[in-house]
Amino acid sequence: MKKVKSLVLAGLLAFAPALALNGQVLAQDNAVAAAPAADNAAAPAESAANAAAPAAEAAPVAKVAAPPRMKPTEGIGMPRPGEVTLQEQFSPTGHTARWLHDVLLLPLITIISIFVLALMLYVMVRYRRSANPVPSKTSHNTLIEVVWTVLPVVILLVVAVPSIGLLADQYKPAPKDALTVKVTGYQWYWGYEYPDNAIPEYVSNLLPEDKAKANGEPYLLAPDNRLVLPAGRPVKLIITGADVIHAFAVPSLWLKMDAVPGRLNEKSVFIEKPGVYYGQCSELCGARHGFMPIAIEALPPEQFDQWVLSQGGSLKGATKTAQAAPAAAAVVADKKI
Ligand SMILES: [Cu+2]
Repeated sequence: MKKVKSLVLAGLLAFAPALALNGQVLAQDNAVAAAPAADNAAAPAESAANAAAPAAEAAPVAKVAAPPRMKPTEGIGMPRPGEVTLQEQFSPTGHTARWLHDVLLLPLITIISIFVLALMLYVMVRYRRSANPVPSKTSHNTLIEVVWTVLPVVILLVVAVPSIGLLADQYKPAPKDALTVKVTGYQWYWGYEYPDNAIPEYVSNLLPEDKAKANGEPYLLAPDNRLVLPAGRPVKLIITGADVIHAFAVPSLWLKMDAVPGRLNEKSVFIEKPGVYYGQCSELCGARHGFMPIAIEALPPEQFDQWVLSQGGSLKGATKTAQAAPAAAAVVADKKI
């Protein structure tokens, strides 16, 4: 009887973690189900952020109409069907990176791979047992040894110089006059705030499939509210996470930075051309990780200013005002901690 009892107990213990886990999964599913409802509730307040409709009725200060929502260009700022290489680049660092990949690294690894393969095939055929019954007993060849030591060192040096340059470029701080935008990753959407322009945070959620199709935008890459930035002006992104680690990534701008809770990561961006550039959260962050897209709408500078005014923001922020200074100081202070 005792044995039966202990068997039952052992069985219960063995299955307990699984049962507990099931409960958790259910709880998470419920949370996911509840999330869209919460998002929808928040939507009306947020939808003014990037809508074509003027927000004038809601905010008496803003009498300027927002510029119309920019249409994306097929294949620009998004992957192309069948594409196997890097996306076309629209930032100076992107061009350097693309050059390093296309002109230096890819040809180099192709040549090395083909050379090694050819050498192996030649050795296998030329020195097979039937063709070479008495193998050579040579164990040293100074010339070959020098060549196969020096040549790889030279190749590594040739690769290292532009690589280190690119690395430094990627982490170069933004100039002092850059526009500061704060990006926050949430489970599972993004928040954008413009401390320089006194525009409070608005959120950006996945655009449902029917709406994305109706807009002519790529589903799963298109959000409802975009991150609006000026083209041709330096921008400083302050990137953080509110709950877990996310990553803010836009491949066509050579832009990727982790969004870590409790830390403010900085990334300098310069967008060369107006357009819509798509990206996604690139750090596995939970159940709806694949459903938190990013779209940067880069507007010509005058249109960007118009957008700022349409959101009730101020333009003075860009050239440091009394208003913007405390916000900027807070950011710097946070960073030091
Ligand atoms: Cu994420």
